Amino acid sequence: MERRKFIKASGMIVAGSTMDRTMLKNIAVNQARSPRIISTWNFGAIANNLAWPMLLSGARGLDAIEAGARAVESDLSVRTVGYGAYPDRDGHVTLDACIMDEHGNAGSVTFLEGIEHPVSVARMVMEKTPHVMLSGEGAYQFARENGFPKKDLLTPEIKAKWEEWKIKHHYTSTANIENHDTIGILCLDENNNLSGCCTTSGLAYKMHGRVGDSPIIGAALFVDNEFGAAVCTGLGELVMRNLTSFLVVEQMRQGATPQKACEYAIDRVISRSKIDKDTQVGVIAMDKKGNYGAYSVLNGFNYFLTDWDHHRLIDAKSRLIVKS
Ligand code: SD4
Repeated sequence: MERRKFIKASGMIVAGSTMDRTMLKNIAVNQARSPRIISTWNFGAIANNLAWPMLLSGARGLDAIEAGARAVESDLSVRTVGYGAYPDRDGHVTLDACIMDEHGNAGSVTFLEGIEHPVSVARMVMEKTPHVMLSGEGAYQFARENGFPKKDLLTPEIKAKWEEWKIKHHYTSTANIENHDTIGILCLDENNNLSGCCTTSGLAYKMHGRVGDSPIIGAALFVDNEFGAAVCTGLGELVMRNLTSFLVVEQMRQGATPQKACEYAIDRVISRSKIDKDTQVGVIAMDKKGNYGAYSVLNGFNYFLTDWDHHRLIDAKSRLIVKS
């Protein structure tokens, strides 16, 4: 969307207000390219639509990305995140999420059931406990004690699909390119601080107890506010074995652009994995100046960019091309 129209559509033109000063300041420092937000997949639009007006009004990046992730967690059309997501092969919707702030703090939850907003529980783990990661029953208890309501996340529609799957697939878990997708969000806020988060139900019909890369700091998500941030999506087993987001950020630390850093890390995944038409991994990255990049093992990965000049879905380049 063209910039003027987008600002208008966001309802952010407020004559003579603080907003004008914010906008002017941003135009003046546009070289720093903040605020800017990138989110994985087309449903990144849901996150960015919510986070962008917050960023424009000077919100801390962490608040904006959490709000964006929560919107995706609640969206019934997204079947791989939060409420309405596919269950594991035993019919349990189990969720993984993590978050990192500009100070290098991190929080994460794994194998969490019955709570709609794992990203917010992860944030609370980061802010209210001496730990980084809580799992399963313990994470659930912590969430309930801190006021998160209990919710049945398996909708009747998805339950019916799971029952169909059980008959067709004889209870055999397989990863394929169509049954997973994580919302991963990175942002540079108005104060030029980087933060990031991701949240997912993992692979549809996975084995009960399976945890993916999404709650693992350094695998799916890493933020170093001095150099850059990266977040991954795709087949978590490949990401966990290669600590892909950490590798991307380390490449940026050594001077690589976000794009080159993503390519380096994806090439590492390819060189250390058995790759076929279902082994997708995608990564997006942003550096301290707001430069961004993305890359994937296979074609088909995309991400949503929102800043002063853009509000659009971008196809990532990939190392390999699978023809459909
Ligand atoms: C997982 N990485 O649990 C997640 C799923 C995902 O795109 O992102 N898919 O392995």
